[in-house]
Amino acid sequence: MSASLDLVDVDSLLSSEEVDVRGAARRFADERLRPSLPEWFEAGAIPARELAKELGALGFLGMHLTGYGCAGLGPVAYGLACLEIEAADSGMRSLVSVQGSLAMYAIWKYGSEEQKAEWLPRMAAGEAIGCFGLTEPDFGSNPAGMRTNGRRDGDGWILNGSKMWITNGSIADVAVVWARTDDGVRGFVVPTSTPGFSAPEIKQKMSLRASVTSELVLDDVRLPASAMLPEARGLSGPLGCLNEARFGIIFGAMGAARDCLETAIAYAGERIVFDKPLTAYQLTQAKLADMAVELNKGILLAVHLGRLKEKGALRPEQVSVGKLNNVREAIAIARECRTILAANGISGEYPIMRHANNLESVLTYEGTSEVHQLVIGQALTGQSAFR
Ligand code: TGC
Ligand code: FAD
Repeated sequence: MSASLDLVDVDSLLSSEEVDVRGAARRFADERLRPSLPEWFEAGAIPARELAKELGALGFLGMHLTGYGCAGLGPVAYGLACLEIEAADSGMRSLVSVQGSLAMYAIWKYGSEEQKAEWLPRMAAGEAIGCFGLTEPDFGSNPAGMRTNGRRDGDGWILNGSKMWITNGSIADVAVVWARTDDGVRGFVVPTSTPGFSAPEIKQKMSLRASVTSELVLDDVRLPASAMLPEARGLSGPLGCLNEARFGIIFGAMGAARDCLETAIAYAGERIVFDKPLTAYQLTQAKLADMAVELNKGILLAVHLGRLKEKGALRPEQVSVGKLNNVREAIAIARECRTILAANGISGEYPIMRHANNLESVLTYEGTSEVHQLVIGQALTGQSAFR
């Protein structure tokens, strides 16, 4: 963030390594991503394979994991990379989140040595792309109801069912698929070349257009026994992965918000209305001040939660506090910035409407804001109000 936006000196809380990682991510976002995003967003298509390899070469894929070619950096460094990448576009951060925090994390945390050795080094390098299939057409917020099932076939398994809204689905080399079995919910590592697996892309999205989103269809997909993730049993397996990706979003959403605010401040300084720059009006300054306060609070919250995570002390309801607050505030900032640019605010020549549209997806995926309110409500009252 520009020095003047860092009102409370968040930078003083960062190590030199964290500042370096942030700088590398910002350079990549500014030089490689930002110039092409309006075109990718409009076309609804991204050069995902090239980008994955470039992100891999910079160490951004699975960067908070250790071994198997992963960078082994701390959570705050990872979060700051998400923030800078999402300042370019939420879809780019999704590519990084799903690869590192969902697909790779599931294999890293719950996989066999054979699964880790086969997939993690290639995924860290961006040579293999992963996706994570939990949501189904009829079960999004309530994955416990999933219908996708795995039944035994001799020593192996046969998977049937479908998953919906799966980031990276059509471009993935490997899918981590969660399915109901006679032993409860289990995870499977599915090479996408397996007969019976297909992943049609979902079109006509008005949000997250610079990201591939797909359905996964599993039609008698036969897998060996070794495809099951041995260490994940029950819903705590996939939900454990969600904590990781949600953590990245807590930082990431603030990147989108910062980009909107920086754009609005620059625009307002140049735009003359009633013979003066828009920045000279008290109403504009009130908007800018309120947004900068929320941005600084959100980044402080993210760094604080990152420090808890470093100590292994971050609880799921604390992740919910961060995801709920920072995505909600990021959307509010994007919409307020749009008003400052007025008609230009809806143009693709500026990034604000693209961020605002993207943030609608971010508000929904990785647990809707209502789900996070209910997680926090349960922590406050001891009562579950999900059912
Ligand atoms: P519940 O009975 O509470 O729990 C079942 C088991 O899971 C454990 N658990 C957790 N474990 C780790 N982390 C968490 N956050 C956990 N929350 C619960 C729990 O202890 C229990 O364990 P055990 O051992 O006793 O069995 O489960 P529930 O069915 O009541 O559901 C709770 C609820 C609603 C919070 C959960 O289902 C939920 O989070 N729903 C939202 C689903 C969601 O977020 N889906 C996201 C899909 S992935 C995605 O969106 C990727 S987009 C990425 C991108 O493009 O960037
Ligand atoms: P629903 O669960 O049908 O919810 C509808 C509404 O009901 C929401 O407002 C919700 O908050 C509310 N609601 C639900 N339960 C309650 C309750 N108990 N009390 C009160 N209100 C409630 N999923 C994956 O598995 N992998 C991915 O890679 C992935 N990528 C995605 C990418 C994009 C662009 C999008 C948009 C989604 C992605 N998702 C992915 C799916 C995402 O996680 C789900 O959309 C999300 O969990 C919500 O599920 P749903 O859309 O079925 O909404």
